Amino acid sequence: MMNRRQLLGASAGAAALISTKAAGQTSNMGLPEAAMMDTAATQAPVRPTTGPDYNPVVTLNGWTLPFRMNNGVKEFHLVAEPVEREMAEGMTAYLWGYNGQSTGPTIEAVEGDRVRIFVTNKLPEHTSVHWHGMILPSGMDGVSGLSHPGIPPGKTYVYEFDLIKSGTFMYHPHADEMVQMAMGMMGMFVVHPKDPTFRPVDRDFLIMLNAFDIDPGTYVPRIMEMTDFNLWTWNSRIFPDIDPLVVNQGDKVRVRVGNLTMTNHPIHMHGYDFKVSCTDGGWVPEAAQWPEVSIDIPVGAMRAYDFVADHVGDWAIHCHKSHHTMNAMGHDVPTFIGVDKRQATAKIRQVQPEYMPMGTAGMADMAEMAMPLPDNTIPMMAGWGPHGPLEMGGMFSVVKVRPGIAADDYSDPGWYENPPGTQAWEWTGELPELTRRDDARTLLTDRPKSAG
Ligand SMILES: [Cu+2]
Repeated sequence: MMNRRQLLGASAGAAALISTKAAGQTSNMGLPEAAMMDTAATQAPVRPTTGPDYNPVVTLNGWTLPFRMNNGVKEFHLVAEPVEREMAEGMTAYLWGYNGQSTGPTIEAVEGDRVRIFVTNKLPEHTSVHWHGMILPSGMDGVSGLSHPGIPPGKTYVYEFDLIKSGTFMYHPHADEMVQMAMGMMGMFVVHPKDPTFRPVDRDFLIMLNAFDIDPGTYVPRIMEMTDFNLWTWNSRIFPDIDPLVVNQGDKVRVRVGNLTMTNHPIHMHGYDFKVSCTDGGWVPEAAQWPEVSIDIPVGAMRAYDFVADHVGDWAIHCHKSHHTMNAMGHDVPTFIGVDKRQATAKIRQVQPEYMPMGTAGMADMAEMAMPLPDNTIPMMAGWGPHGPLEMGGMFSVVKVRPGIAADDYSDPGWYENPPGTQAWEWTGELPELTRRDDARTLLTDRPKSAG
């Protein structure tokens, strides 16, 4: 979990980086410095220092790539390279990514900007970068062999184009694509509207859905996997170590979700209804926005949804495919519900005295027991809340809505304490005083005036 100290450290690091670049500026600038990130902690949003104002995005367990201005052009430097990504405390994967991490850093710019993106290839094979959803010249589209030759190992290519529309986009290789995406090469590209009054929000979160097949006890994804992935990740991170979405009560909030896995993911958020405001095709007109509580993110697509954070609490947000809120497991484990294992248990204990039969009453016992696991492996069901084990993994996090959270403060406020009379209780024969009253009513804050 990110804490205040890490956030402060992150801001200081970004400031140091920008100052070295300012000192190095000349009229004939070389390659922009390639910023690197060595931690999976969520980094503070980067406020604009030039051009139109915008509210910067926050990439969960990720960061935003710094840029420099060069004669009115925003210059970025991506480095495609092997990385070590901490997917959760105690589990690191050997992936391919950008600038030290998978997923790659978020690129953030403004409609009307001209961007120049230097891509250096430090992989053992050629690569390219496709700018998913963007309207740009054909030769900048990043399809290796079609738009331009693949970028050979050791070389740097330049992509340069105008950002003619705002919205939510992605980037990923279009070269040996199955391998390079299975290894974790992908990132987000957000273009803010030129008009700062166009649908502004106070908090703007980014989640890239990705998936890996990494055998327990190993480090490198099986790149030939087509459907049976065992790690369902957000920004190459798994629960219980995906950071919470920390929100101040009353904030307008946007969550932008992209999907570069091989299957669709119905993302479900508790406690709210919301409206789909943007896709990778553009902004959805207000009159066409549907109310939802789950939104299916198709393969190769992005969806952004907006809501007003009126309801305080700890609200689950997760993929609704229940196998996607589990960590590495064998999908071929037999079902033991209702099976009488007593005879087998007695026999197994003759050779393995600590043997515990599991799964005969469901699998929740998996979450409570400290099972011996191979190195570099996270339990299938994990995470502890204020009231016990959460029995979750993979694509799961918590939206934490509280009053009095300062702008740009994304540090974990801890668990929500339910006010008296608002938490499910064990019935012992009569109703407690609070709910017996004539004026008892649900303690909900005001409904949003209009989420659109
Ligand atoms: Cu899913």
